[in-house]
This record gives sequence, structure tokens and C-alpha cells, in this order.
Amino acid sequence: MSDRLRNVTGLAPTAKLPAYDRNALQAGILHLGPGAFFRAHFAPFTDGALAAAGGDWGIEVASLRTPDVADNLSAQNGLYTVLIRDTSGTTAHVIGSILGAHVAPRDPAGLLARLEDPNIRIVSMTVTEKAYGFDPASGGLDLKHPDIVADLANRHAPRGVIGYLVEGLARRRQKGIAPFTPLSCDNLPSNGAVLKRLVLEFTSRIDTDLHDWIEVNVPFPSTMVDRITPASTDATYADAKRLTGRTDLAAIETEPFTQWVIEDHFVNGRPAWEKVHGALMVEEVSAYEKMKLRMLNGAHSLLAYLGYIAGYEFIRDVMDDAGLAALARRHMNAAAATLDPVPGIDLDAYADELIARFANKAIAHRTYQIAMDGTQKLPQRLLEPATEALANGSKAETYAIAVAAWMRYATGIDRNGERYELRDPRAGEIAALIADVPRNGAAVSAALFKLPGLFPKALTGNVAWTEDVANKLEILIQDNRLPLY
Ligand code: CS2
Repeated sequence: MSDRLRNVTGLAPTAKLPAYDRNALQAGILHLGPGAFFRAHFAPFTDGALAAAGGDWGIEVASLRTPDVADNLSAQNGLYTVLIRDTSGTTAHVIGSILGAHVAPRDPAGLLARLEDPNIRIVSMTVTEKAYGFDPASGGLDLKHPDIVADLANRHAPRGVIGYLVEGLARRRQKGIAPFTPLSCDNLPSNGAVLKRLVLEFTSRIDTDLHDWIEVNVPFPSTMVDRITPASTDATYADAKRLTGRTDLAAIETEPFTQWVIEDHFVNGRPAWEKVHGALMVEEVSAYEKMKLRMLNGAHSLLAYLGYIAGYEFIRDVMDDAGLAALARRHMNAAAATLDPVPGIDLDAYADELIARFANKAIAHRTYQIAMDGTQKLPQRLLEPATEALANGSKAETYAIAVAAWMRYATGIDRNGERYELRDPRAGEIAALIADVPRNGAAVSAALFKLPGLFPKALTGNVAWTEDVANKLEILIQDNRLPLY
């Protein structure tokens, strides 16, 4: 393709360009998982920091699985377009912070060599919840996770996130190179603390000296990340072409809102992210994380499951249903009631803003996309706050609705009787649990409550609440929607 985006000269005047010299830039960050969310969030924040304050903080990305995004970025010298959409129109920003892309399965040794480079001072990641090897039941390492099993057996030739981080740190220690800061940017509560625990549990099984060195020398800052980013479609690529004049197969689209709260604990420097609108460096991120996971993501999952089974394709369509929009707001209030005060944030105004963001008509965010990986998302979004809500004397009714909706969704049959793919790492277990169970609320909920490690005992042992789930599920199985939201 001769019109491919490869450099920033001669682009259409409608494209905003990187405001720094990319050719003079070196990589200081290696990022694992260059998916759409990373391209809408981390890379633009770093692009903004480079423009505002410079520094050798270019990014190299590495894909641990599929090569497509990395290959498209490589073909474009790392350049790609972010389309920012709202009802007043779409703007195009060409992002320059990515300098190179690797495909780990194709060249694992090449990626390990990059992890040893002393210039790489941060190894960040957006790999989704399921990639970590986190066991929600124990809060620690899932010793059955395929990457963890493989990497414990073969630590010098890793394939998963934890394996690569540990091998990279081990090599640096052995060669006397200062460590990098691992930086998790996934939607897990205390993502840095979780990552630290997983890395340390993994290391304690293979090398106790390395374990002690990491414990003392490597910080694991937690972050709260937020920007609604649907999967790219043909409309994304067409608009990127129209606004930049170039074909861009790594283009993404997103909303105007963007937020990043980062614990300021870096062992080896960091970009001046605080200079970019939406970024906040703090001592402790947990209050922000809980707020976002419970109010935004919890309501998102609720709407995704109820919306999908009611036949709505996009979250914006669900928000056009007054009953569902009101339910989302009610759930946000219930989630807010489980939170401690969050510095500088009025939770009511935050909820109003979330409702407006969900309703953004310019953002086509599929309910099916958000519904993915429910077993990985439910604990932090819905089950932990539900447990706290019940303990505080609430009926946790909107949580019962959300869980019933997930269970209805987990049956894998849509309102027209057609099957769909669950896209959940535990899809096989779910199907096996309900295969021979009568399709009614009591039976299906009883079966799914038994999914090992998912539901805390405080929920499954609460008869009133589980009956509420069963009753709501029964209605959803019969009618695909609840009568009164
Ligand atoms: C969504 C999130 O897909 C999902 O599960 O809830 O990706 C959500 O859009 C982001 O966390 C918003 O920051």
C-alpha cells in the first residue's frame, strides 16, 4: 500500500501531529500488549509527556500472542491515529511515541534481549485480566494457569507475562543492571500489588535469592486507567484515512475523556505524565481504583449482560432504554455506598459523568465486547462490592440483577434461540456445569454458584440474596428482560 501511514510529512491538515522529534528519541519503555486500549491511553499519555517535557521515553511494544497489531505498527514505523469521537465530530491525532514492535512468540530471545537493555526503565502492560495467572479465590498465583505452568517448567524460555518479567529481572540482576519498574495498566484492583505478589510467588518457586532481590529493589506501582475504547471497525479505518490522508491499519477510536492515576514509585525514572491532562501522580491509588472498577466497570458489565440478552448491540443503545439507564444509575449509587471518600472527587458528579459517557452517541461500544471474560471481571467489579454491601445491611439488589444477567448470558443462547460464543477462559467449565441442568433460574443459578473459586461464601451462603438471583434469572430466562428496572 503506497499510501500507508509511515511518516508525518505530507499528512492532511486535519491530522494533529506529534510535537517532538521522533528521530532523536530512544526507547525507555517496553510495553507488553499493544491492544486498542493501550493505543488509546498509555501511548497518547506518553506522546503528550514527550511533547511537554521530552526525555528518552519512547516505547517499544511487544505482543505476547497474535502478531497483527505489532506487524501493522512495524509497517507504519510505530505511527498510528487516535480518533476522538463525540457528537460534535471526530478529531484525528497521530501518535508518535511508539518506536518499534516485537512479536514474542516469533522471537522470544529478541524480547528477552530488550528486557536486559539498561535504557529500558519501565516495563508496562495491558494484557487483560486473564493473562496474569491470578487466582481470585486465593488472591495469589494460579498454579493451573497454562502460562504459569509452562513458565515455571521452563523459566529461561518464557511465554507469559510473569515469566517474561521474572526472566528479564533475573538477567538484569545477574549482569548488575538496575531493575526496570513493572507497571500494570489492567483493570484489576491494586494491580501493582497483585502483580508484585504473583511475581514473588512465582520467583519463590524457582530462585529464593532472586525473590529477595526483587522484594527489596523493585517497586510495583498500581494504576487506575480509564478510557472507553471500542474495538476498531471499518468505520475507524475509513475515518482515519479521511482525516490523515493515509491508510492506517493500527488506527483506533475512543472517547474524549481520559484518566490515569499512577502511584509515583519508580526505581529508574519515568516520563512527565503529570504534564498531560487527565494524569495524576499519587502516593496511593486504591481509592480511585475501587471507585472506577465498581462504579464504571461494574455498571458496564451490568449493562452489557442485560443489554446483550435484551437484543441491544451497543452500550449507547442500552442507554436509550430509560429503564436500563435508570438501573445503571441506581447501581452506581449502590457501588458508591461501598466506597471510602475519594480525594478530590464528588461521587455523585462522577456517576453523572459516567452516565453521559455511556450514552455518547458517537461511541459504538459493543455489549458483546464488554461481556467477554466475565469470570475474570465479576469478582472486582461486582462480587467484592456485593459482599460488602450485604455486610452493611443492604439487599444488594442491583448486584443480584447483574449476577443473574451474567448467568443468563452464560447459558450461551440468545433471545432468538441462537448460540453464541462466551469468550471466557472458563467457558468449557461453565458449559459443563449447566449442560444437564433444567433451564430454570433455581437450577442454573445453583449450578453456576458452584463454579470453583468464583463466588465468595459470603454470597453463596446468603439465602435471601441467592434466591433473589434465582428469581431474577428465572425472569431473564423466560422473558430476556426484567419487568421493572
Ligand atoms: C469495559 C472496559 O470491556 C470492558 O470490560 O468495562 O474495557 C471499560 O470500557 C474501560 O475500563 C473504561 O476505562
